[in-house]
Amino acid sequence: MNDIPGELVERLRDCRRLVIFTGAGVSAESGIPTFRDAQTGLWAKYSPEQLASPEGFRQEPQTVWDWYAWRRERCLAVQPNPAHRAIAELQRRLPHATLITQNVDGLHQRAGSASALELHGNIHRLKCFRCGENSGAWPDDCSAPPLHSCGGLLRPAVVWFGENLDHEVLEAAWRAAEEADLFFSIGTSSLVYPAADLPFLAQRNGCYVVEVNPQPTPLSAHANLCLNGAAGVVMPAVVAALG
Ligand code: BV8
Repeated sequence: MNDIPGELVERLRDCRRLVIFTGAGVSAESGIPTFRDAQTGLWAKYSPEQLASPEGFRQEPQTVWDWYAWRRERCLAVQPNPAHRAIAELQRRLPHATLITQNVDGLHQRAGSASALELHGNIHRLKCFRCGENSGAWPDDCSAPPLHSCGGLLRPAVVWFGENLDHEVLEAAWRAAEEADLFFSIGTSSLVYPAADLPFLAQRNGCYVVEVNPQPTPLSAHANLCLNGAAGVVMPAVVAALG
């Protein structure tokens, strides 16, 4: 997938407000399994929705903690891939480019993205399960959920299923989508709300929406353009086509 349509190149060159929206597929080529990938090994008997939920943490705090500790180690052990780097390059070269990510792995920032709206939080930070206070970075060699000063347990500072997203982050994402004239949805199954509504919100406001995904999703039939390929191939080709 290297032929980027000329119309898209023109739109990139003329765009005033670009939104780049990403999901787990952007990190797949770094070696981080997506949510759709089957859970393996220790986690095979759990679904992500079970583990990534307040109920899951309430019932089995140690199991949920171990799952996130294992995922965090994988995030730290891998490198950003060409998709992350191409997205950072687009942010540098195009005006008012807003990156909105569902990913919690921090790879966009490690690839050089100066800013990212992390809709679902970040696996490298902790917060209190009882009072919600942020508690800074995940300390190394922490084998069990630490206690917060209020007596609650600390948990990963990610948004779990059934939890509200941070309102300021979500408001900023809605505003960026409403004002965009070009919107890339990259590597997401477009299944999880309210994040999955963002490309539709953009399109309702007259925005041209491009999907980058090797597989079809519920967005595919509505997108103005579908680039059916891996983000690590397509996004560098987009940057190259820009010249
Ligand atoms: C909310 C952080 C209000 C944690 C995540 C019942 C009760 C409660 C809520 C609900 C309910 N029913 C529905 C809901 C709403 C629910 C929801 O949408 N559920 C879905 C499953 C239907 N949403 C919520 O709960 C949200 N909160 O609604 O609050 C509320 C409050 C109370 C009660 C009701 C409502 C919170 C959702 C956030 C959950 N947290 N992550 C963690 O990481 O552990 S979600 C998690 O899955 C990811 O962050 C991501 O956002 C999401 C989807 O994953 P994707 O990123 O899309 O990845 P996925 O694996 O799905 O797909 C990968 C894609 O990449 C595929 O399409 C694949 O083809 C493609 N791909 C693969 N390789 C490549 C590639 N693409 C490009 N290149 C490649 N190389």
